[in-house]
Amino acid sequence: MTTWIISDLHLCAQRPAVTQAFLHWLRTEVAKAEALYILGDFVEVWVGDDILADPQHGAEFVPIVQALRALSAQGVRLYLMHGNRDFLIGEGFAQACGLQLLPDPALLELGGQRILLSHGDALCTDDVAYQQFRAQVRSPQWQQAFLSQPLAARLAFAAQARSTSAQNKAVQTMDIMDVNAEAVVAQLRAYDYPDVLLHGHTHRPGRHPLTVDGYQCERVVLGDWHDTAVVANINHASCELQTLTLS
Ligand code: LP5
Ligand code: MN
Repeated sequence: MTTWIISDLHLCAQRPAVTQAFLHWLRTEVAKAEALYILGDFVEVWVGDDILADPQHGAEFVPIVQALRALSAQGVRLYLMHGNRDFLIGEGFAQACGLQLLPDPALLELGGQRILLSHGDALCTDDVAYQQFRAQVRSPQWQQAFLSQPLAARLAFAAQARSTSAQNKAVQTMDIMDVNAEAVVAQLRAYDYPDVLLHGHTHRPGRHPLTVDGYQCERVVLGDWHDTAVVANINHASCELQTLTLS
């Protein structure tokens, strides 16, 4: 049996081909699997679970929720971790989809392997402006105040934040937006040297072996979903990256 691990789909109505490819992949591959782990940035932005009840803005999520719920009902275990775009996904969405929310990081022990799962944004410690933003929007007080605003206002704030972020990214160096080597080592040490640290967020898929305090570990990075997607599968105790063609 296979376990699939994906991240950074950024599902949205503006990119229907990615949503269609994801739904097709769920039906053809994930339906045969044991479990699916989604490591954040599942959707482009999430401004609160109440969007599901909104006829206009919730409609794009209906087929996604239905497909996940159908898989869950068939016995495929589904897990979701927050990313920097969808940290406001709550129990309402989780229950509608039949999935379980995971903390970041979360340790997965499978087939004799210890795999530490993370979105990856918390490891980008050189990106000081982002870490300040992250600390603010992950605080319960900020979230309570944000979620108490009307849906239209929250959507407008999210659009503004997306455009500010896109402008920032255009002028930042690539190095700042990658994981910090010391943060990676600290994370591996804190979790007693797992075999693999698996994350997304940076959109730089690849495998990076490293030795920490004499222990052999590997950082494995997932890719985002556009024309292709780089996903991981765990089969027979090995963690492999695989490229899906989406178009
Ligand atoms: O997401 P991406 O790939 O563009 O860049 C990320 C970091 N940016 C973010 C911000 C998100 O994209 C914004 C969308 C989140 C929606 C959540 C719900 C609503 C929240 C509303 C908040 C007001 O995560 C980017 C990193 C990059 O990854 C690489 O790691 O560099 O971080 C930044 O750009 C740092 C900035 O300081 C982020 C600040 C943007 C928000 C500005 C507030 C504007 C609010 C307007 C109010 C009038
Ligand atoms: Mn991200």
